[in-house]
Amino acid sequence: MSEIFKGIPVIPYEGSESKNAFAFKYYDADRVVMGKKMSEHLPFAMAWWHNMCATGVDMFGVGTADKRFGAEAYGTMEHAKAKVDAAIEFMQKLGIKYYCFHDVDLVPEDADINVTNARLDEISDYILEKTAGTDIKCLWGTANMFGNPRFMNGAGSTNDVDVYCFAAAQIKKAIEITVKLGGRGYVFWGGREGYETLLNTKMKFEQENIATLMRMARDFGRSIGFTGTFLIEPKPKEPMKHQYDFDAATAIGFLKEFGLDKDFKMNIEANHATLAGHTFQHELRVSRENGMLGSIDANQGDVMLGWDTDCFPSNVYDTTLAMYEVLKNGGLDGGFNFDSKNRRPSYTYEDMFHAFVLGMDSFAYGLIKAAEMIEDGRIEAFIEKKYASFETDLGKKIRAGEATLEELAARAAEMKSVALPMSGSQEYLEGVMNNVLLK
Ligand code: XUL
Ligand code: CO
Repeated sequence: MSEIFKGIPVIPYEGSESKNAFAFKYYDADRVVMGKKMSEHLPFAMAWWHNMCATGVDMFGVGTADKRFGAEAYGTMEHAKAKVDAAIEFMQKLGIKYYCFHDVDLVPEDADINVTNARLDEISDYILEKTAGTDIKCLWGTANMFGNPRFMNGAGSTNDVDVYCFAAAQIKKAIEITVKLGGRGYVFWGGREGYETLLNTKMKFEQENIATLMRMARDFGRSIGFTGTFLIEPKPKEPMKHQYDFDAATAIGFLKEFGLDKDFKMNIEANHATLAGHTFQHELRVSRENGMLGSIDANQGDVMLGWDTDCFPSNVYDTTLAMYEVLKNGGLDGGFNFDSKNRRPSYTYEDMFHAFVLGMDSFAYGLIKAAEMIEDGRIEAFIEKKYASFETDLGKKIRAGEATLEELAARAAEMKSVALPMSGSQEYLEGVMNNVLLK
């Protein structure tokens, strides 16, 4: 196999003093943080769609990047295989072990689904052959049920039973391929599972159908030996005006309502969190506290723009808070998928590497600092103190659900008035965080 990313070496760790653009400054795979190697804390993954497929096309212009990787033309099986070769070389040069894919990222889609499925069989054989003897594996797979015009009214939420069958068929095949490639997860991102207007929409009906599709997917996956996690990736809008998996709390409520919460967890994407009006940390906290933090789509939005920009993560304040949640979660069953793309003017192979060095270093730095925050203890100690009144006999009784409203009202009447609770001390805590971050 001839080298595709010529002149770009295997990326070494050189430390924060290094000025080498092709070296990690913070990501040191073997460094042990809180008893585990960085590479184990941070199972990084490459998103096939952004990295191997996207050329920078936007609503205003054609692509700028050449992603043929030596193939004659786009949209052929020769090109599909060139992408596999490029992906493996790219991952090996960065020391990344995982990739994520949609069915149609791997092969060109044909008008006949049987042809597409045969191509998926062929490409997955090719991936297995080329990754044999490496430690490269699938993190998660998914079916693209938003690109093809048949899904214009949704996939699980479609009004058309024949389209629903195509959604089922794509999911079935994508689960098979995910299992074949050793995937740890299977993702549902409901890009078209929502509505443009309630004037033409049966909301409950659509949500029930989505749940039925997920239930069938779960049963099929388990029947062919998939032991990994099914994941919902919440996003409030874009492409639809309203999407049913609005945010983690909504998606978790949906899973509980339909009895899917034992098999499904959340795949939290930073930019989707901000689109929902939440911080990334909020979505991770909601998922974690419900025992449903499964995986992360690592990216960030642009504060000046109101859409899903999928920027590579650079904000170490946010990655630190994210890693704080991940450490508190005891890690992830999934990993950190860079659902991130180079900016349109960053069109070279070198830019692809710079982007991953940035993202991996941002999360490595976040991991180091989150561990320091926990070890520092000031924030934890403050939280303990803030809720200490619930450690009293009365507090414990309330927490155990054994107190009555009458009893508590009687106590209030006896006290007559109450002092303010202790200060929230936000500025002190932000100062502690800065102190740790800037050390
Ligand atoms: C879209 C998005 C998807 C999912 C997989 O915003 O994040 O790429 O990650 O379908
Ligand atoms: Co995503």
